[in-house]
Amino acid sequence: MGEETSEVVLLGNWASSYCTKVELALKVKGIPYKYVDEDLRNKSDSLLKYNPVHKKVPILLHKGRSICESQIILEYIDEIWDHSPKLLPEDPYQRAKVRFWANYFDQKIIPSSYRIFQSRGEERKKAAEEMEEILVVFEEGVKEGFNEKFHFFNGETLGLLDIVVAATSCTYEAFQEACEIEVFTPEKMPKFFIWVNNLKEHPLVKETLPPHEKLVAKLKSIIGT
Ligand SMILES: N[C@@H](CCC(=O)N[C@@H](CS)C(=O)NCC(=O)O)C(=O)O
Repeated sequence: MGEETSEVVLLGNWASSYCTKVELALKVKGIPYKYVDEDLRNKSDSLLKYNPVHKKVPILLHKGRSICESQIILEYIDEIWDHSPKLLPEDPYQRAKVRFWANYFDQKIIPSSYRIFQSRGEERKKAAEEMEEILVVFEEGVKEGFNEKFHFFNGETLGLLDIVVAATSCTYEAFQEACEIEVFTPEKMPKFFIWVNNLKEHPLVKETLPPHEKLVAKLKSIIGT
């Protein structure tokens, strides 16, 4: 990437849910941006320059300055472009709860999916049961936040937790197909299941999620099946 003239640039990777989160936040806020897809096996000079600490995407460049770590980027977007729709609730207690459950995704849910990737046979079944328990705890924890009409956590527009869930969970069919395992079902977590499937129909989510077949192939190549 040469000298960057766009005000907002996202360095991302198409298969990364962390990057999908940032793209969704920019779209919900209506912020024009330039997207640069990174090859993570051959990281660009820009990636290494703008995230020298973790050397990971997403990286948001705003007026030439970099912001790293998806959760931090989401909050930055909400603060800099502080017009409606707000990604975080106004009420500090609700805001703390949204942050808590968004963090639960990074700390518990995503690592539990990696354990499924890394295991086989009986071990994978056990990892799937563990993930199921972790997802049920999430559903239990957020259920009072569901909006009965839209089943979006924040109401009619996508809020921060909707964005986290959309980016990471709406691709569950690709994940399950690649791992040949069923974790996410309406029987086990009915409200969470409806929420995710409603999010899948949202126009911004539809246009931003990676194509199913391409993602299945990518996940299979990572798992080595
Ligand atoms: N905690 C980071 C995680 C980002 C992350 O893991 N990015 C992956 C892509 S999904 C990456 O850039 N990996 C490159 C590497 O590990 O070398 C965030 O929330 O932004």
